[in-house]
Amino acid sequence: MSDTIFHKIKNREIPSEIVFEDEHVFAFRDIAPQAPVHVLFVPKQDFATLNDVPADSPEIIGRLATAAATYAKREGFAENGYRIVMNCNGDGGQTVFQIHLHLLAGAPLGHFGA
Ligand code: DGP
Repeated sequence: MSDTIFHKIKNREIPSEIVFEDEHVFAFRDIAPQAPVHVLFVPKQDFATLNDVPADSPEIIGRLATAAATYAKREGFAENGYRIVMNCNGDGGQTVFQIHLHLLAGAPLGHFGA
């Protein structure tokens, strides 16, 4: 799975604005935003779905969440709030099979499922 659209973004093979990057994570704006701020955080280590992350490697997911919080603080909307979501497989609505965390912000998002 080294040829997903997100690999091409990471390798700058297709244009996208990388808004956050560190040793383990990169992040860019979603092409079809569902909120005023919609950024995808992707680990540099490859996993197709959350099911593929080894149970003894929780840091992979933790880094995505802390990267999202770091970005929210840096951009000034952490105090207003935001939502993070990870979709898994068909019923979860996953369409790109390289794990990623959605960060949604910039407006009141309402209760999940409301
Ligand atoms: P998911 O459904 O959780 O697999 O979310 C995949 C997201 O990826 C979806 O919200 C749209 C976004 N996406 C798909 N292709 C591209 C692309 O080429 N560029 C960017 N920036 N986002 C993309």
